[in-house]
Amino acid sequence: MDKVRLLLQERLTDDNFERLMAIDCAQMHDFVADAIELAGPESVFVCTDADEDLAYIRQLAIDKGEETPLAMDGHTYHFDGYNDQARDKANTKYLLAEGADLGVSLNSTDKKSGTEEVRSFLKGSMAGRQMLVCFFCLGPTDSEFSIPCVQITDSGYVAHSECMLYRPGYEEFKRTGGSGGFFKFIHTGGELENAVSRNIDKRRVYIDLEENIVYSTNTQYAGNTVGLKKLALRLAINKSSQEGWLAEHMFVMGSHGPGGRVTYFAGAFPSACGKTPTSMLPGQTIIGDDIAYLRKIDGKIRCVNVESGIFGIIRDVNSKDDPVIYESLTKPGEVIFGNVLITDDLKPHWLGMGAELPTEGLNYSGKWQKGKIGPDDKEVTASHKNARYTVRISALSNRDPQADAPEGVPVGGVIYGGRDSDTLVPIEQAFDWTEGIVAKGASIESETTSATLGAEGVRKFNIMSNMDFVSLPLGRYIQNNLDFAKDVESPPLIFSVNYFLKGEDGKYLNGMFGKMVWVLWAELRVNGDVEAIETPTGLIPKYEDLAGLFKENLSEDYTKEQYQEQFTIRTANLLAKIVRVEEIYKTKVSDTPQIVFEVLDTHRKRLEAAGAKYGDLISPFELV
Ligand code: SPV
Ligand code: MN
Repeated sequence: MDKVRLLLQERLTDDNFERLMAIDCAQMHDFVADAIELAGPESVFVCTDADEDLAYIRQLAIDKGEETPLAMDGHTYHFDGYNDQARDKANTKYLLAEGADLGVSLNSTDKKSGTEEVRSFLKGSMAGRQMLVCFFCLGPTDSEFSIPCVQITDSGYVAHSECMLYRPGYEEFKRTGGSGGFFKFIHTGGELENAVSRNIDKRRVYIDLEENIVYSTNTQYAGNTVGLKKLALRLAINKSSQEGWLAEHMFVMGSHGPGGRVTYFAGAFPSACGKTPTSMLPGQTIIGDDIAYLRKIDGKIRCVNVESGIFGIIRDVNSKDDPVIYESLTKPGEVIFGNVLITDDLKPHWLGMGAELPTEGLNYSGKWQKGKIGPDDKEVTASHKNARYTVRISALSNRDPQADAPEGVPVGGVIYGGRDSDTLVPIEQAFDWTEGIVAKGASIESETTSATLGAEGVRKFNIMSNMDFVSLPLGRYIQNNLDFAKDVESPPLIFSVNYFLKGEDGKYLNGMFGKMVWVLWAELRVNGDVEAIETPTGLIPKYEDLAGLFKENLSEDYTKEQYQEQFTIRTANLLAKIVRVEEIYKTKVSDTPQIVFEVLDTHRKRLEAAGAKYGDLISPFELV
């Protein structure tokens, strides 16, 4: 018997050993054996797809104190540490072998020393604990899109979250033996104090693209720990680049047009910029809210939701603005509430929930009362701004019937969003795929939010809203996007949207559901039902079409004044944006495709010409 098999046999109970051996994949066995030797757990649980195993994981999270049941049946809450409330970009790094280069925009470290460092944090980390070995599948199972994964963790909460957020993968792994490639994740919360990670200074997320392994240590926040989420996205971007498909930070939703028609959209927005609310718009159907894989199948672009659940921002979820999610959070069923406020009656409360907040309770800072000042000298809000909920999509009333289709859904349109208070109009269609990829996706700038650690409200370049997850030199990533539609007969239309445009008084120009009208307009465009107005940078809606959509869907009178303010072309701001984006491609991206500069330059010339003719601010009525 070989060494690995012997070790596994020795350290696992017969039952667990058999479960592991039922998967014919030596590489996976090596990974598990190495993890056991390194982390030194007291016991190992191998999780299959069986309901009892999922129930075991859920109960474990509770028994370990990582989750606590709430009053409502099936609901639990979880707290991350005070300083562990968001993705840690600074300590998330690619492990680069000598000679490898991802460019200056990506955070990386030397592979040898980085691996040694993170392995030193893993060493002995599971002493006295149970190691969980779980199997999941990215994308629907038994499909061209499927990528099986193995997740090792000592956290019941992480494993439980994954059980809700991903399709089970034990049977998939058994079927394929991981033959098409698979991903490996190892996580430890490290030393715990009051059930939260204590050594935040040793928080690391290190990504090894050659081995398809991600290490995560001394953290619990799901964005840093749930391997299949953003850790896998980084591995998938690299794999997709080698295989000619795309892995994107995108929702997928069905937009319901006239006569029962459904048109599918995939949309990339930076974190906390309206991606989940767009995928959950009333009257529309959801496939997924965060990560999509896109492939060409029979000459058409199709996509799937990589996940099967939502890890969404809970702030401002209320019965008025987010009725479907609100309903699923307020009825019995499996929900994990993360970093919200809990009162003695075991009820969750959060910012913007549409009710007055209690003045005391328990939150991620411990015992809380209104006005409490945290260790960072800042006032602690009742719930964290990045507080989250975890639900299964199967529990949602607006789940699209195609949500788990192995062949995915056809992509009618691609939408790029961002948080921009003063430059882009609410929606604009790109002239074609190339201009869309360059001037919409690859030119996204967005004001930062609480989804990552650090200052909020700073305008940052965010290529395809995927900047935090791209694992390739940026020029190659753009080229992959450009090439993807080359041999596609009618590529999806590309749109930019901006829900965050503000007026001179600093107030948002759009209500919560304006986004519904923009998406429905895009649906009409994809199907050739309405005309559009040409601007220097794309195509915008006609007033009449929007007024009709507002009336029909929101019973709102959309005035000409509103339209004019929202759809004014802000020439100077658009030109300034081009200069900023060009500067990044000139100085920070050494492999920028020439076409990027050409498209940006064309836009500049058109904007300058229009500015010379009409002035800095161009009313859409002047362009008709
Ligand atoms: C995001 O921040 O984009 C999220 C949540 O979807 S997570 O990446 O898990 O932090
Ligand atoms: Mn996301």
